[in-house]
Amino acid sequence: MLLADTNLPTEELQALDAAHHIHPFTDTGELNQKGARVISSADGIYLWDSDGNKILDAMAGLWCVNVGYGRKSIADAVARQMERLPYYNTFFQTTHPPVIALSNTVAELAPEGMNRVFFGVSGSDANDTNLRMARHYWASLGKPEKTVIIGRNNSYHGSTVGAVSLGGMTAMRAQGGVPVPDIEHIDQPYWYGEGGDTDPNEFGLERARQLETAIERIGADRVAAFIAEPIQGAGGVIIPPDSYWPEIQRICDEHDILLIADEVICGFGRTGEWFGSTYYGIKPDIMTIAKGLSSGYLPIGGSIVGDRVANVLEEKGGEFIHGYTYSGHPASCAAALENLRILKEEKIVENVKETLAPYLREKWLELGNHPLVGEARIVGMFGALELSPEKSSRARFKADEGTVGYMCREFCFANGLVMRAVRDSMIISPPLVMTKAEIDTFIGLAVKALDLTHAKLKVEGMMVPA
Ligand code: PXG
Repeated sequence: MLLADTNLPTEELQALDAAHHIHPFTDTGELNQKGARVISSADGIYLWDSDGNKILDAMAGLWCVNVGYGRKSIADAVARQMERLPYYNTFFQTTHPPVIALSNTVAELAPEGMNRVFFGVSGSDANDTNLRMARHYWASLGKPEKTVIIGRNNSYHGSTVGAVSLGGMTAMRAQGGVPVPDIEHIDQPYWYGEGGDTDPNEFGLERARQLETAIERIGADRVAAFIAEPIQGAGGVIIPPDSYWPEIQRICDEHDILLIADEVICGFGRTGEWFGSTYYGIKPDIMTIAKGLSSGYLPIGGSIVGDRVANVLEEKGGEFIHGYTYSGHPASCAAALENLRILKEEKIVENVKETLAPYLREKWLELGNHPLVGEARIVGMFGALELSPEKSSRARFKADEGTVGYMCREFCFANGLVMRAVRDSMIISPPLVMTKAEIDTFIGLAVKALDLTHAKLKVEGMMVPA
């Protein structure tokens, strides 16, 4: 048996990985031809691979390591908890100190009127919880026909059957026999890609009003909830026009529809506020949380439930017949508690808002002048660069969608940087603890990758609009 800290040569690790490990979101045949990149250790904002290369992680893992890598106090808190009580469940009228402490701490941080938390282990299972909870809420109020949940095209809510059904990723929805019934989708507020000549705020209103049109078509007496990410992450860091969220809030209020904000990426400081909902001034009934809740140190997710829903469930809901073995896992709660202590005591969220995000914004928006960049956009520590062969028209490339993004991503990796490609855009979601000098280093690496991509596209005659 191999040990977790095995130190075999990279090629041997890759061969063993190919033989026994199935990767998520991966074409196994393709990966196993070339071998997976092996990440061996990390500290701060940097990763090291098994060949000793140092890589700046501008994605914070998978949008989650908000406090950065190498936080010994989280490891210590988890070790202490593992020794005292490694596991106990929260079913059958039982609780334990770590889950009590964490639900209290999360309720303190959450917007006003959101005071209770249902825990799971990921964003996906939390959204499955939300799906069932929203329907159970209306059934408890004697309206069992209010079952329809409206989501958005190109949104990401996770990979479980419920979460894929809520999400709007076309390719995902084509695999595995989804969706579950009574889920509908409206279009996304993606001005760069879909707004054409419309003024962005006008476009934001149009896209928001699709919700109203859908509710009127389906009937408000049939619609349970609307679910959306305050800013779409996996869809390509899609920042809605300012007009969008206030109009969505108005529509949910007027038609008596629950608003579920999927805060899995936006939550815990990414926007410079504790939650994306706070950033946009919206008042959700339920918020999905995961990722930054523990900065990814251990798996944990859940739903922050507003008083409106929680009180009905308490008074009229009876047993909510739903839960996970690891709901409120003690070690994960200990990791999350220490992570939240760090975020609060080091004033990381305030520092993002006041210092880091303005600095990063200035540098990031300058990348908008690069000849390969059609648009640079950013909120907090959460940004995208749309690559384009022709800035003025926001044109797409003639090459298959994603070809140029992939090329740029490979140049990033080859030069010690992780940026993620979504279609032909490059996106970032770095740890919230960068220094200004690290931001400068990061921007330098990003420019290098853009320059290399641009040069290759020119040589290969690919700077051509579709
Ligand atoms: N909601 C949102 C908004 C997310 O971004 C989930 C739910 C699901 O969370 P879990 O913990 O079940 O993964 C996510 C996750 C990508 C990528 O490639 C993004 C996510 C997950 C995997 C890949 O951008 N986001």
